Amino acid sequence: MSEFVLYHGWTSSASRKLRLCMAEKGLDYESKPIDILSFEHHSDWFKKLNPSGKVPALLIDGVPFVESNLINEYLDETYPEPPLMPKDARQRFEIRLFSLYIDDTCLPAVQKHNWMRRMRPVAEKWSDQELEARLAAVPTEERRKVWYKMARDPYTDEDLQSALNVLIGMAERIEQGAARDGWIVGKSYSLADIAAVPYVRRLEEIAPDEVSAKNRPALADWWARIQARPAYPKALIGGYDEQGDPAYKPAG
Ligand SMILES: N[C@@H](CCC(=O)N[C@@H](CS)C(=O)NCC(=O)O)C(=O)O
Repeated sequence: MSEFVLYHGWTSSASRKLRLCMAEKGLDYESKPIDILSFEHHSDWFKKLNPSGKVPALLIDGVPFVESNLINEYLDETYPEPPLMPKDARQRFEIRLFSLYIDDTCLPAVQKHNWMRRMRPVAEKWSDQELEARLAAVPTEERRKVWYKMARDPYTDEDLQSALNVLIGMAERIEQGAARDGWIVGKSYSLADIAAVPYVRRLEEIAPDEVSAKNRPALADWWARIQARPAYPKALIGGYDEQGDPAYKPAG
């Protein structure tokens, strides 16, 4: 068994997805929570682990791995039990496509809500000088723009509504997959379901009706089945306003 050190955010969707996959596989890790509001992820030591300055990053025997979708697939290949990717190539393609959609489309949408709640109250207080210093440490243009928005040009109600609409679209896709086959892709729990979990968890907080049994019965059943899995509580996916479990120590 390799040695794992996980740099992650308790409320980061990409980190939650990775913790859930590791819990399914029964992989213990040394937990290194990163406090995004202290900008640890923009420090030079962290950017050596992940040059994009984002969580999560997973050290496997001292080697840094980044990008949660790719890490989850790597873990599924190196720790095949229980399998989280089907044998069928077409279904594997569908899972990768869905995971890409989660990352490219749903992550920016959920971040609008999350960042207005947590980052905006901090960033709006920065002086111009502090803002300049903060932005200088952000390694990519795309993230610099978002941090600038949090400080000076926050998302509007319309922006938040259109981000919510994206998450509602995701819920509808899950509803259709779950109604058809029980899971998002095919008849087994897979990395596609894991990729969606943090977003459904967050949508449940932002707009509970959208995941209710009354409005989306197949999604609600899917969500209940996932939360009943032994791995789910081990992934420590708390409420967005909680700060996870700083006392967490891996069992092994
Ligand atoms: N595609 C990446 C996304 C990682 C990502 O965007 N992480 C967010 C938290 S969910 C982050 O570190 N944000 C901090 C920042 O942008 O400053 C992955 O799946 O690992």
